[in-house]
Amino acid sequence: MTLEPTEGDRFASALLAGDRAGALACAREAFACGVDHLYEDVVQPALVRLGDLWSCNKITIAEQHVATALAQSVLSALYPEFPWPPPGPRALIACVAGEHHQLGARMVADLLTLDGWDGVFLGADVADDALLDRVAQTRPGLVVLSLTMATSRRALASLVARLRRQPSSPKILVGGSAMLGRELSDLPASAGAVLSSARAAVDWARRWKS
Ligand code: B12
Repeated sequence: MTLEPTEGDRFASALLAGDRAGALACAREAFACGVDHLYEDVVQPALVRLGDLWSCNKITIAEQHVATALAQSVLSALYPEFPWPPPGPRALIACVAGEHHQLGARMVADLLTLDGWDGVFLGADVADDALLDRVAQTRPGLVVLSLTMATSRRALASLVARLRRQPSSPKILVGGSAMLGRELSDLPASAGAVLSSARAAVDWARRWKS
C-alpha cells in the first residue's frame, strides 16, 4: 500500500525542488481552508521534514536555507490576500536573544493579527534590553516570546521576571518547540502561559483582547 503524500509533503517537495510556482499553488490551495491550516498543517510539518532531512544528512544546510527562504517568500506573496481585520489592542511578538528561528514566531504574530490584535513582530534574536525598552515605550497588553533552541531557555526566567516588573503589566505568553512539554513553574496562570501551537496562542490570547 502506498500512502498519498500529505499537503506538507507536497509543499516540502516543491521547496526542495526550488519550484516557486508549485509551492505557491500548494500554499494557495491550503490557504483556502484558512491561514491557520496553511501555517500549522502544511508549512510547519514541511519545515520539520526539511530539518529531519538535514539532521540525517540527506540535504545540506545550504539546501535547507534555500528552501526556508522560498517558504518565506511564498507566504509573503500571499500576504495581501489574508483577511486582515482592523488592528485592535497591541501585542509584541519576539524571538528571544540568540534565537534565529523566526518563522514560527511570525506565524503566531500573523494569526494574532488576523484575530484582531495589533501584532508587532520584532523578529529574530531580540536582546532583552531592546524588548524591555519597546514594552516600556509602547505598553502592549500582550508580550509573546518564541523559543526553538533548547539553549534559548537559559535566560528565559530572568527575562520573564523583568517583564513582570514593567508598570504596564503585560500578559506574557511563552512558546515554540523548545517549550514543548515544559512549564514555567513560576508563571501563574493569571499572568501568562506556556503553549506550543500558534492556534493555542490565539485561543489563549482571546480572553485578554478587550
Ligand atoms: C529553518 C531552520 C533554521 C533556519 C531558520 C531560518 C528562519 N528564518 O527562521 C536557520 C538556518 C537560521 C537555522 C539555524 C539553526 N538551526 Co535550525 N532549523 C530550521 C528548521 C528546519 C525549521 C524551523 C521552522 O521554521 N519550523 C517551522 C515553524 C513554523 O515551526 P516552529 O518554529 O516550531 O513554530 C510553530 C510552533 O512551535 C508554534 N510557536 C512558535 N513560536 C511560538 C511562540 C508561542 C508563544 C506559542 C504559543 C507558539 C509558538 O507556532 C508555530 C506554528 O505551529 C528546524 C527543523 C524543525 N524540526 O523545526 C531546524 C532546527 C530547529 N534547527 C536546529 C539547529 C540545531 C540549528 C542550528 C544550531 C544549526 C547550525 N549548526 O547552524 C542553528 C541555530 C540558530 C540559532 N541560534 O537560532 C535544530 C534544533 C535542535 C534543538 N531542539 O535544539 C532543528 C530542530 C533541526 C534538527 N532536526 O536538528 N535553522
